Amino acid sequence: MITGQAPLTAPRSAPQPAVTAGSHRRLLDQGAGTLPHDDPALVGLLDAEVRFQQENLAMVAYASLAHPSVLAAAGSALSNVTAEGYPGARYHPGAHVFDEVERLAAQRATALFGARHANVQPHSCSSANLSVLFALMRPGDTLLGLDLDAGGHLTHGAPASVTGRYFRAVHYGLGPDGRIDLDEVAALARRHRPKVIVAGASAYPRTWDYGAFRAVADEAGAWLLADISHVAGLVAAGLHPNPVDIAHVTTTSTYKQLGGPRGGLILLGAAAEEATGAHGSGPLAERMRRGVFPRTQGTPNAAAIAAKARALGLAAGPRFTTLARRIRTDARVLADALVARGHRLVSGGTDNHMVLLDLSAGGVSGADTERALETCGILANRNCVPGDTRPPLVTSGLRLGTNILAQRGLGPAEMDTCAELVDTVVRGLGAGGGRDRLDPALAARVRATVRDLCDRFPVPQYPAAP
Ligand code: DSN
Repeated sequence: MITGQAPLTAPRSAPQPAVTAGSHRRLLDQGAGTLPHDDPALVGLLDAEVRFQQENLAMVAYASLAHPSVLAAAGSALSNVTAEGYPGARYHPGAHVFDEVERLAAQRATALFGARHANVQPHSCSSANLSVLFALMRPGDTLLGLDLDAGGHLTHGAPASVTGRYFRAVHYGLGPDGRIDLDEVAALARRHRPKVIVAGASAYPRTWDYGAFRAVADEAGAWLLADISHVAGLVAAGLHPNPVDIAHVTTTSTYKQLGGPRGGLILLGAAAEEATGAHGSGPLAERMRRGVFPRTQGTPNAAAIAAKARALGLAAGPRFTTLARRIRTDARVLADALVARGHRLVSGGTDNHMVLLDLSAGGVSGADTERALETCGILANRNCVPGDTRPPLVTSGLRLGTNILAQRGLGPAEMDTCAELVDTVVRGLGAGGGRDRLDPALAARVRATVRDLCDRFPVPQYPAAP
């Protein structure tokens, strides 16, 4: 008990309180046990979210489901730890346990991706990208990345992002076949001499040729940054080329395909110790460390890093490889089933988890389709397509993904049904003239099939909907 005289901080020599195995679990049980009584309003919302995730079909590319043990790690007492700096070199006391957790997460990240160095502190991949770019560039330097409208990410130099304001951003797009045109990338690199070239996307359904990007970067004297946020699970499972030893720096988010918490990673491979030359001095690993802390972040989120360690541990297991195979197969079957129903896909198909539906020919917008699907219990988000004439909040495309479908156990056999549901809604919207015109009976039929799929394929390890 803390009395008026008791020191607020125990002296370093004081005996440690008895901590037994199971303390973390008892802490979580304690919180979960008292929350419904102490804060019924909040717990009602938290319960509603679990129910929502069970009862709706997330056909999304931008997320995966975190295993309950990942969520438990994210809710640990590490949340109370403030410790700027890195293991063994903190600016605050009391970080010895967190030091080990951070080392464990970094070890698992390097092992999973075959990296030599991993920085596990970025709060997201956006933060990771900012750290990398600000470590390698000065304001006004040129950055070459995939255009946002062609599937790029905000942090790859979009005008709305700090990366498009502080740096001179130049963008490559997609060729007429919906694929990256490496000749265009090379021509832009020759003309603009970027300091950094980004190979990565938020909405690109095809395989990246990192070797070709590295050749372009080398010719231009640029750093190559590979942002694998969307395909990190496929990379970890060996189902997509791994850029870690090819790019100078690789970044990823930990929640899109790794089943982790909100967060990011910076990975370095063969270039980790690159120290000198045209790119300036100092080993790259050290520049990345300083790029994260203190340049762009302060205190790391210790509990999130524990959750990253847990997710990375799960991703190293054989079940994850099986899951990754199912994700990719599902996407191919889903793409084929949509094409068979007369839909146009950006690039005509997919190599990864993502299917980009081009709705421009049918006159229905991405936003209307997203909304109509949501009323039927299907989540899929609007997305720009190449040459889109609609604004980004409206768009003419729909981005679908199979990460969560595969996690729930839906396989190729169910992808025809999923395609049929999307097709029914898109056609129903078109027939009804667009927004808010989905026939209620049709919506009810789609909703019933969604309910049936969700009942047959519940989110594993999450409580079933009552
Ligand atoms: N990067 C954004 C997306 O792909 O939707 C959000 O994580």
